[in-house]
Amino acid sequence: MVLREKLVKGFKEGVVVPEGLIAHGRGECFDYILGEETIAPALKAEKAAAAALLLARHPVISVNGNTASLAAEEVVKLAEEVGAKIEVNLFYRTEERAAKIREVLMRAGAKEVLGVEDATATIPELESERRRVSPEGILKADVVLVPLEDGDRTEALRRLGKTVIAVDLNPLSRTSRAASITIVDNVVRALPKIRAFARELKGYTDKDKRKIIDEYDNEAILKETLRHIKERLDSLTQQGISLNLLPRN
Ligand code: PTJ
Repeated sequence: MVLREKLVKGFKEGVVVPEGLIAHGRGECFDYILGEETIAPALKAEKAAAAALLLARHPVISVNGNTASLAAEEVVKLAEEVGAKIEVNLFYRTEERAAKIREVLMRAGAKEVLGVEDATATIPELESERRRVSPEGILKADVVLVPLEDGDRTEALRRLGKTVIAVDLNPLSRTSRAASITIVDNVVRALPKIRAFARELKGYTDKDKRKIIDEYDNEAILKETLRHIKERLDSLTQQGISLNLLPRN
């Protein structure tokens, strides 16, 4: 309910688009199925994401309307922890909304937000407004964190040789299947967890961080996620799910 209210507020302020409310509903549905908690495969992906962000030369966190409304402060804190740039990138882009999202991020403590007036470069082979990026941000990035993304841009960024870290509650979306590291978790839980791992991994050598990434297998993580969902539904089917709260006459 709290998240829903944040999004409705964001919608009324012109930060979130109507399609963002629909996307949130889809996300809520998957979150119920996951049990509204961070599951084991998501934790593994969050650790790998932290290692990738720390090892990156030019890490960037891409922010859209939903992410700004739900987790602006967490975006800023994570960016500080891993030394990443923050860039506004919108599927339903208008210059006015991009500026509003920058404002939300600045109020949350960001010192610099790319992707507004400086979104002068384009990602090749991408039709949507998401192709507009900053030459100092996503264009140059080697690792990009993309919460609530669309599949087309994930694929386009991969084709450019970038490591793409997706946060998406739907393990079957094209984004989830195309990303280098897929975190099937709610963005509001995922960002603080990546930050906690980043803090821990700062004590590791680069070689040890590299080992975490080399041993990470996204296909295996997606399969583990689907198995988790299947086993949870199987166990609920066996236990029964009725709340039995109402007395029967
Ligand atoms: O702000 P804009 O213009 O960039 O538009 C943002 C939306 C989200 C409307 C746009 O990127 C879009 O249409 O995205 P999709 O294709 O609907 O994908 C959003 C994905 O995020 C879906 O797979 C949802 O299940 C998932 N999702 C929704 N809420 C959350 C989420 N994943 C993680 N955390 C959430 N809170």
